[in-house]
Amino acid sequence: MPKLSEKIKEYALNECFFDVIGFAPVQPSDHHTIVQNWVKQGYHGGMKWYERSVDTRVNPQKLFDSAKTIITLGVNYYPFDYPEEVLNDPSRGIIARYAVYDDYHEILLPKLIQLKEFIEKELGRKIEYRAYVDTGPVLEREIAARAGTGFIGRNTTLINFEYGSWVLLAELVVDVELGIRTVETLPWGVSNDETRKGHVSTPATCGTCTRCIDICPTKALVSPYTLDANKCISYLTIEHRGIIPREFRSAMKNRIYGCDICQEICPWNKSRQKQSTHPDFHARMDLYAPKLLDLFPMSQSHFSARFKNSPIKRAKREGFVRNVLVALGNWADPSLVPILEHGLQDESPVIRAHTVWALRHIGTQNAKDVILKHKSREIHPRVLEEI
Ligand code: B12
Ligand code: SF4
Ligand code: SF4
Repeated sequence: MPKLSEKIKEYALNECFFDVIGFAPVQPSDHHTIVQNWVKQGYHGGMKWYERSVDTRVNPQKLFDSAKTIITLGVNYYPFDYPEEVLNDPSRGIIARYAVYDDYHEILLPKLIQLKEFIEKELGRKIEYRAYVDTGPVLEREIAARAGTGFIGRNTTLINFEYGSWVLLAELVVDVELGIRTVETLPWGVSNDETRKGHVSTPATCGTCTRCIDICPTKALVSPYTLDANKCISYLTIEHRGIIPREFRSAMKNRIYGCDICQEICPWNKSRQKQSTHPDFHARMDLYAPKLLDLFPMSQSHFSARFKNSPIKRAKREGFVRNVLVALGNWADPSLVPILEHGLQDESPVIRAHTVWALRHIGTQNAKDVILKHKSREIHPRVLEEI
């Protein structure tokens, strides 16, 4: 008779379409102090919700008393390669790969429930459980590493042995003992042999590589394994509300939603990335480096229709158009001036302020005239400050 963990593994991979699975015992984090310091330093930026969940994240037993095992799952989401000339084309916006699909939270959660029902059927009883995709109070990467599915790289991502870091993570926490031995310390390389699918016989690590740290355009990787979200383009374009600090705008170039730069450069990814085969992950080709001029100006109804079911709706129209304006400013083509004038009529002061910046970046006499004409009508202090 196969062990229950074996049956779960087979079902998760074949029937729920996960690509990666591992098992970790419920035990306190190895990085208690690191997580607490991350918050103490303010590296979580405006993500105030993170502060409230630190205690549970570092001690998953707090999820529920009878929690025994965390089943960690992953899906390869790599959609397509971007040739260098596309990535560097200033007239196009680059959207992070995870966001060119329908929202993965909504795709993966039902699969976790399906897996939970399978376990209940096998055991002949209801189980106590929690199902999480990203938003749960758990350290998803540490757990995935502890379960032996990969290691944490200097760019802070979980690098899976088969797919690189292009895996999205999810967990099913259950009250079932699955015979998983407790592992003391993991993330950097050593793994739980029982669940490891890879072919690596020596501990996997970054070695001497520091490419992600060197290439990060905003120097958000402040030291190996530590990311200051305040500086990260992913945070600035997805989570940050309001005006983007001026110091980061040029470095953002044409990344209009999320950022994959520290993953694109990673040698572990280069040799492992392969297109996702998940049946519910259909890459939207209209989000493959869209032309910036197709994204601006953009009304609320246009935004809602275009990004229905997309993770991009998280930024809201204001945040997304703001990001597009940063890219338009970085493109700085003088022919954009009449198009940008629309942004000065926008009801959102954030959009007006970013339009001013884009015009200033173009810097032609025409662009300056448009700003000056607008100045007499503008009342918002933040937009005036930008002028
Ligand atoms: C908050 C958050 C963000 C923030 C902060 C990111 C960060 N690095 O902390 C922002 C908005 C910037 C972000 C960006 C992205 N995110 Co995010 N994010 C999260 C979230 C919700 C929490 C992460 C967290 O707890 N951070 C706090 C730090 C302290 O924890 P940590 O990074 O996991 O670090 C651990 C170890 O590295 C270690 N450690 C940390 N520092 C140090 C230092 C030393 C010296 C040592 C030894 C160890 C060590 O301790 C920590 C705890 O174990 C998770 C989902 C989840 N619930 O876990 C998704 C998650 C990490 N994000 C994900 C993704 C896909 C992204 C982006 C790629 C999206 C994009 N393309 O724009 C980028 C990647 C940026 C990057 N290089 O990390 C995936 C990552 C998948 C993977 N394979 O790693 C996750 C797991 C979501 C998911 N369900 O798939 N994210
Ligand atoms: S996601 Fe982009 S900005 Fe953030 S750490 Fe990686 S390279 Fe830097
Ligand atoms: S780029 Fe190099 S240092 Fe960064 S995560 Fe990949 S292997 Fe590690």
